[in-house]
Amino acid sequence: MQTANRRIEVLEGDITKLAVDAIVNAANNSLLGGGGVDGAIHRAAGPELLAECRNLGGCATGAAKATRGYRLPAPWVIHTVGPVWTGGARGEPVLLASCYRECLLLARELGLRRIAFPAISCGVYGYPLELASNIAVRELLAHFAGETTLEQVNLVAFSPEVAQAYRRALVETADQSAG
Ligand code: AR6
Repeated sequence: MQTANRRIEVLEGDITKLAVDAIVNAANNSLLGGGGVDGAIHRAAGPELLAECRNLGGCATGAAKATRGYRLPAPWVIHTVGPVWTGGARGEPVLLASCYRECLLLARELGLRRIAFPAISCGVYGYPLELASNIAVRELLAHFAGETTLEQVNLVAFSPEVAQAYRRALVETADQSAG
C-alpha cells in the first residue's frame, strides 16, 4: 500500500499541458466534445481529435476508449464517460469506479507508464467531490495491487478544493492500511 500510495501524485493545473503518456478526458456519450476539461482537451489537441472521435461510435457511461493526442504533449487521450450525479441511488458509484478501472486497463493494454486523470464527473455532472476522490484513490490502489505497466498516476486538480479532496482521500487510505 505504501508503495502504491507513492505512485499517486496530486497535481494542480491544466491537464492539457502534461507530457505524460495519456491524459484522461471526462467526456460525454457522444465523444464529440463539450465544455469543461473535454472542451479544453479538444481545443489543445486540434481538429484531428474530433475527426478520430467521430469514428468511435460514442462511448457508454463507465466505459473508456483511446485515441491519439495529436497536438497535445501527451501522445494518447483516454476518453471516459462519468455518471451524472442524481443522488447516488442510480448506480453512480459503480459507474464512476468503472471509469477509473477501464481507463487503467486500457493504459495497461497500451503499455503506458504515466497517466493523468481529471476529476471525472466532478464538474458539470455534479458528483460530490469527497465521494468521487475516495473512489478514484480506491481504484488506483486496487490497480497497483495487480500487474501493471503504470509507474505513476497523476490526479489533476483544477482548483485547490479538488486538490485538497484528493490529498485527504490519500491520507485516509494510507491511515487505513497502516492501521
Ligand atoms: N485540466 C484539468 N481539470 C479540468 C480542466 C483542465 N483543463 N478543465 C476543467 N477541469 P467537467 P464532468 C476540471 O465538467 O463533470 C463536458 O461538457 C473541472 O474543474 O469537465 O465529468 C463533457 O462533454 C472538474 O473538477 O466534467 C460532458 O458533457 C473536472 O475537470 C460533461 O462536461 C471535471 O469537470 C462531463 O462532466
